[in-house]
Amino acid sequence: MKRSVKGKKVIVAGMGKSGAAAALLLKEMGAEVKASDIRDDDAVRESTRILRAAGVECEVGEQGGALLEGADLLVVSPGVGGDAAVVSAARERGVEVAGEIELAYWFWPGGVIAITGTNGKTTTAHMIKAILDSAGMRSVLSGNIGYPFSSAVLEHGDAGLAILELSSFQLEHISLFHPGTALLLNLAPDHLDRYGDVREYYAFKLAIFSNLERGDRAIFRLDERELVEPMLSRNGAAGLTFGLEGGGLSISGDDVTLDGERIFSLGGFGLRGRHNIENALAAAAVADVCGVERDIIETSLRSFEGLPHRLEHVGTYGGIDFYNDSKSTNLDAMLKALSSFSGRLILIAGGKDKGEDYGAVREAVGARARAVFLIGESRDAMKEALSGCCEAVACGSLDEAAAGASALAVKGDTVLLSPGCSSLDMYGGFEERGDHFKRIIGNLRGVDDE
Ligand code: UMA
Repeated sequence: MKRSVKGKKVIVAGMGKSGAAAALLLKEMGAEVKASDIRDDDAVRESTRILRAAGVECEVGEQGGALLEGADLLVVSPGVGGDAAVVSAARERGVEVAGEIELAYWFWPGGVIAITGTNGKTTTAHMIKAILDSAGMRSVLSGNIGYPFSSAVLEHGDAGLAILELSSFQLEHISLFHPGTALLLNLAPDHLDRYGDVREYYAFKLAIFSNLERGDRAIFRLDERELVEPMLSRNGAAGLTFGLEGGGLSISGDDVTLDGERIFSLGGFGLRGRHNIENALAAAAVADVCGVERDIIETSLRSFEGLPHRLEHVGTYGGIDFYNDSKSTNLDAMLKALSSFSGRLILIAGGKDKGEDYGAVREAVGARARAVFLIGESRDAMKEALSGCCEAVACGSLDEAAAGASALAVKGDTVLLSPGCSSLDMYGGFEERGDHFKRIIGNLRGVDDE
């Protein structure tokens, strides 16, 4: 235990997955806990039922300064932004603020491998987990993947290593959090609806390295070295770079190289797209610094199968290939998806507008797609940015977009859902959007099945 909360009065803001898990952990560790949520919906009512049964006080409604009366600590769920009234009130009153990851870290008895980056985090975290499993090393995967670190502490406290997928939101309120191995996959604009600018977003991502010390390992893409190396020269952690175009760990043909020397082959690697080779290099770098034998790394990566909603092949109907890339929630992910195909392509894109500049994908969409069907809050802004580079059609729903794309596609084409935007304007999450797409495409089966 790195900090005690016994007898402390702690407020938890947000009663989603992370907040509910944090409240249960705090209760278990002897704190006097009050959980709060601004919404009154089914999910919050379910959390309230579970938390009250565990002896946690729950309150739904406004999260103002009054909530903090007598509080020693405010624990925030990742969805609670830095400008939320309760966070400002805590700062004014001098109440300490900790993120859910920071809190769970206080009670995690084992080592931590922390993974962040704009895209590829979940895939890479699963690759690392697969390699460590093959090597017989005990670990638990948690964090932004959907399983809170606080739950892992309560349920897998003996797992040895925590492999944590971390979003920038989860890195906003850390103070002691100190992974022994920290990986930054990549940086590209995202979440500009939460942050003032891209520099603020990058600063929270880079915070993954801020508490490293001599003896720790920082793994990062060669392109990010100008941002990362000054941090390492301050804290003394050792750096290892990776990249498709060079870096400590790189690729030459099928061969993975370390400092120019072949260490194993990625021949037969099953995931589409160069970005997935980069993810594999990053996973290999982490496994290598964890001391896993290279033949185990090689075998695990070569047999790794992709995850749902990430360039997932849905089926081939009437000679047309359908791909679900619903996890593409920013433009960088859309660009990576576009560059993963070489034939004729029809794109379905759009969703919640997070303030990105859609003009940035104009050239790539024009070069790769013969038409784009647009949905959601961002459809008009995207249409304006993309019109003229290819046929751009604004649609009222995903059904309409998928029907339009399928009608236009001919044998040999690919229809790709890669929204480049979050799903939260129309769906509860990217999984729901991807599942809906798969159902729509599944209904085409039988029309002209192959
Ligand atoms: N809420 C408040 N006050 C506020 C804001 C929100 O009370 O000021 C309440 C909401 O009414 C809601 C609850 O907080 O009831 C939601 O909390 P949350 O948004 O933190 O969501 P959780 O269910 O706890 O899920 C979080 C992560 N969500 C976000 O970061 C938005 C999940 O990442 C993560 O899997 C989970 O913790 C487990 O650790 C999701 C995500 O979309 C997948 N992440 C973003 C991304 O990947 O791009 C960062």
